[in-house]
Amino acid sequence: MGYRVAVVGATGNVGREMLAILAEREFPMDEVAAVASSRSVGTEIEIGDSGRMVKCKNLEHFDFSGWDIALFAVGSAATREYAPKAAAAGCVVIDNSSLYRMDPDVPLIVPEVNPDAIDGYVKKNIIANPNCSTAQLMVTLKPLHDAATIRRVVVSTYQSVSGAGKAGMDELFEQSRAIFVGDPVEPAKFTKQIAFNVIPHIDVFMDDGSTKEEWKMVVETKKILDPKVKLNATCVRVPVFVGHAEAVNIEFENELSAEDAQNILREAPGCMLVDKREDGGYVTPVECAGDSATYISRVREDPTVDNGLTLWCVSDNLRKGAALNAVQIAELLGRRHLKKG
Ligand code: 11C
Repeated sequence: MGYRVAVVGATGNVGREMLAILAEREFPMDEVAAVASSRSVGTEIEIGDSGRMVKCKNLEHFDFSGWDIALFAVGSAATREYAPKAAAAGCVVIDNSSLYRMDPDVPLIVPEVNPDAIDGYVKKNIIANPNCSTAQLMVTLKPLHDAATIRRVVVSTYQSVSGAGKAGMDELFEQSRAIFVGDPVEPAKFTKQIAFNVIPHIDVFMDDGSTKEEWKMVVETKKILDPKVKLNATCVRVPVFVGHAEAVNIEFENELSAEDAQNILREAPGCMLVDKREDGGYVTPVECAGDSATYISRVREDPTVDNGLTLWCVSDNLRKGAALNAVQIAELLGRRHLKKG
């Protein structure tokens, strides 16, 4: 006996990936529903590469009673309207938007990092999925924090346009084409030209001059990993279709050599160490796209601070940064709370 699972926002980048990963990981499902806005009703979506098609149902009229789990991949406005309805109908919501992440009654989960926090889902029947740039960082930092206690992190991100949805991907493609053929470049989704450029601005500006994407990395790290960890982020959009990269500088309480950190990361859940200290001996975003792991390279000591390390990590933002993490949460929920059979 399996679960009845609804994927809400099934036509988007993340929703499609959720369906694909449910199939790929053979999540035990008796039934799966693809749910989307009224304009997608009737659209047929393939579940990954399975050849199995599902027709989109209308979110406005979807009855969540009798469904075990809903994976939400819609914006905060639609989540605000429909997630409480699903939760009240007895369906556990795993939400990819930022709406509930900092709600004290909603667990924010990276299964490799803070699985025990999931027990708190009963308060609202909702579990939050972190921001993509936070998820890969948590997988990387957790084993190092356990080994030497992180005091402070300074991270610069290099975030792909798929983090801004299909419109972001279309804009990079269209601007690249326009530049090659001499057409005018017209920014729409992004504030400046993204093709052959980088933009130090993701999400809205906060009063202190940081952006909301940077703020999310700070507060989500505290909630998932440790409230004592201090973090400073600069989040940058780069002209890459899929895969976020991060340059990370870490200060620890205790000494941790680069070699010991490499050995720890080699064994850590969700991590893949590729660190050959030679030409090409590191991983870039195009190589991680379509994979589940967070790849870690360029681990080295930082002699400018006590107990400092610097490293590079990359991961597929649509997978570990969104859909895969959500499906892993569903697996954890099934193992711990919604047992079947
Ligand atoms: C980006 N990280 O790359 C964002 C996308 O809070 O879930 C995900 C935003 C979020 O633009």
